[in-house]
Amino acid sequence: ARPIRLTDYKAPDFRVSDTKLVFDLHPTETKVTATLTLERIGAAEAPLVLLGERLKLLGVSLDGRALETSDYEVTPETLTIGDVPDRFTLDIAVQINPQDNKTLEGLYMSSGRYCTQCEAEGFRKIVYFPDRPDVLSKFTVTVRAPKAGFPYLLSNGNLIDAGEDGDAHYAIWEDPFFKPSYLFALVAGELDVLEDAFTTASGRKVDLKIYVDTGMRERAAYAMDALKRSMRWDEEVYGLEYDLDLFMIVAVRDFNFGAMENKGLNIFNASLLLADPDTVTDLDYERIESVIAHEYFHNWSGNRVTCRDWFQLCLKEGLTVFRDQGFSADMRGDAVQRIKDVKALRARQFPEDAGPLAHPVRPSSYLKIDNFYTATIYEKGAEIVGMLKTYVGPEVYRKALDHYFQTNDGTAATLEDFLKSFEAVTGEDFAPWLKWYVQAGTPHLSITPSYDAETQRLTLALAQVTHPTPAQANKHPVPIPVRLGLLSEDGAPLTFTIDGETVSDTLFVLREAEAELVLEDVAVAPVVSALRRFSAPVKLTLTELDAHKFARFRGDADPFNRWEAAQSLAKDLILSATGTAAAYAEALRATLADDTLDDAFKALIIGLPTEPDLAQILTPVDPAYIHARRSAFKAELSNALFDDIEALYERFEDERLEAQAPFSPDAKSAGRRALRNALLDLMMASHIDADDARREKLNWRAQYHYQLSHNMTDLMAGLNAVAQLHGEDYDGTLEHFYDMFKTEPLVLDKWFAAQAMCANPETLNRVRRLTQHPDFDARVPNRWRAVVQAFAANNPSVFHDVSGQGYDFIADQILLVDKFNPMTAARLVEVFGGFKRYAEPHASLMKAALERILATPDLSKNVSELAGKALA
Ligand code: BAL
Ligand code: ZN
Repeated sequence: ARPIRLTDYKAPDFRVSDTKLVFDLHPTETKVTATLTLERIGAAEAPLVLLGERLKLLGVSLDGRALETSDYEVTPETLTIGDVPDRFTLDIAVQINPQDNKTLEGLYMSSGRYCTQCEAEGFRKIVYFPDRPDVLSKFTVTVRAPKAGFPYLLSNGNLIDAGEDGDAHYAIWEDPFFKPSYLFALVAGELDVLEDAFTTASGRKVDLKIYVDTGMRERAAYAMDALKRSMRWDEEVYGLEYDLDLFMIVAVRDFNFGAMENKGLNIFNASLLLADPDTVTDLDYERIESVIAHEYFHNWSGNRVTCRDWFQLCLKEGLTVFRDQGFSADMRGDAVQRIKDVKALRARQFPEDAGPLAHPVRPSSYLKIDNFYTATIYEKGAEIVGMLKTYVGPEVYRKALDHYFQTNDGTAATLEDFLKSFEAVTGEDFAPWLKWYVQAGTPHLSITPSYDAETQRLTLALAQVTHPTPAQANKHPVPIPVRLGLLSEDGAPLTFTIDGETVSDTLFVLREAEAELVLEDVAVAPVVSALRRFSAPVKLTLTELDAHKFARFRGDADPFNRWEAAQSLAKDLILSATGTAAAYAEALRATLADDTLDDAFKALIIGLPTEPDLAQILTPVDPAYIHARRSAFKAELSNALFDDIEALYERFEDERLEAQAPFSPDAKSAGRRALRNALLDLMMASHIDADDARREKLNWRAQYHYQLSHNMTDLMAGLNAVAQLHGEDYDGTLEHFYDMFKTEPLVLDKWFAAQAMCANPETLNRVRRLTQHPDFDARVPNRWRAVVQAFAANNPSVFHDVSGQGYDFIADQILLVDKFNPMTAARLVEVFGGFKRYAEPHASLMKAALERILATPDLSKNVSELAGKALA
């Protein structure tokens, strides 16, 4: 297949000012008719080329005249009409089979309902159309279906008419805003609805409706609350109001994405919408809040201003992730949110950027754009917006964004348009920042301080380098905003003078490969706290003493760097075969006793770097060594602090039992649960080499925690504790959990995932058995990911078993799912991505798995693109 290249971009030859769609819904023979009003805007001779896949063409008419088959050409991907006037109306009728559509793109059925997913290129599976984001059209949609079984008929915009027609009924929806086809949506079926309303800042009433499975209405209440908070926040923080009179969300079980921002009709994976204390955890509440916000925020960053082409995907995704991160930080606390966002960035984006699948935030070519819904485009894209904000400051950032939305409203824009808005409000050239978008790879930043006590001068030598990535050998310096401050060795903030001002914190932008920064009036030899709040997505090497890291662990005024110092020390200690946990345990003890810190922060700082975190810094990667060293360090830490953490845990336990307060998902309550559960987890780590008494105590604690849980957060923590011990109780506890929740698919997903992530060698067989379980269905992405992805991505020591059986299992699963859902199958290929960094026999075995995948006949474009790149 030929790649699509950014340099080949050509503006569309035809505008489609108006699109009228009529759907006669039928499970296997849905008829779709489209009436398009077209106008030539390109070359005079250009034919009309419409895109369409898996469509049965029933007929085409041009200005009312039925065309002969000789008037047009149909290929598996296009419908071309050679001779067309400059302005005309085209009627197209096609037949499609939603029930058979297991790709979950286009129109398909989920739990007896019709629903759609059109981003990025799903609309072409519904009807022939110029299915590209720079063709914006006004849509009017008629949905017709039997009354029985399909009481709700939904599409984008406002309902303008509805009626009955014998056993059938219909609804007509009109969306007054121009939109590209990827934002089209349709849902029809039996649903429950939770209704509410929101009054915008300018006083307009918006009806809010969240549609869910029958009987699940109460579980939509939290999403509704998050939606209203998101709407208010976007008005207050970005000055952006909602624009239709109706905003709808539908939750479905079968969905490739987490959620989708279709205009006025968001569609959500039910796992990111339904919530109550008994079935979801605090992390789920947090995710739901942020995804509701994310999809809602797209109404401006994505829908009102969309992307000219899919290379600009990060224009809407990076910006919208940055916006949802800002919302979450305001809801839950900036420091904790920042740490979580950086953890996620490092867990997924850094390895991607360091391996064969590295690509720029704005890629230059692709085979399947579905493969580019990546951590790089989303998370690194968000980091770039964050750096721009750090650089210009919050007020100027807001002005630039106002300018961006005002000048690009109703258009399909580019990254250059985005940066132009920063130029417009500052008068500065932002071209250097474009390098962040077009250059792949994580920059390495080194900072070497030298202090002269006599002159009280601190000189910092800064240097950056970005290593070559596939197809990009030569790298250029990028602007790196480095926020930094100083502290004394006892942890107190230290002032210094820069540009004639005395400050305790400054922002320096490293623009070249190297630079020197001089800070004056530094009274004592300082501890340098650099890259505060993670001011740039880089890998930092700061030349410093361990004592300085401990000083920052104990008291950096920047909470992010306090956590970062702890992580950095833990990484060093775990990976050095001789590292002991004693000093680390003391610093952690002091942190846990510090009443000025909130619980959520303490819970995060208890968490040691993960095995994948450690794999990023050890070459070659030896998964068994990492697992053994991390487990041993954690056990040592647990033993050193056991009495403290047990006492603290018990205090919280007593408090919980006494309080009898109803569950609240708010940040403070969630933080307390997170801390208590982190203490439990750390206690469990001492089971390694434990004597019988300790073992018995841990078993009892884990069971007690599990059985006395009153919410899913605590129940899962209990189940994970039992899994960590992997003792006699494990199977019984799993059975108990299953019996309680066997009718709750979303909870069963957790049950499957907990087993798949259990770091016990026995898990490999268990996971194989789970794929034979009556409740397992590889066609349901949530269930498949709960077993297969959870295992491959979150159980490194077992996935990387030296036998290679973990690799074989995952390769088989990719090939199985590729037959019907290539988009979902392809996402899993990345677990083999970094194979060259692994020690033998892993590298060869992972490579063999990739080769086997690539040699399989009839592989999808999605999987073959990623497997091919991974092997290159
Ligand atoms: N646009 C696809 C799903 C999302 O990022 O919101
Ligand atoms: Zn998005």
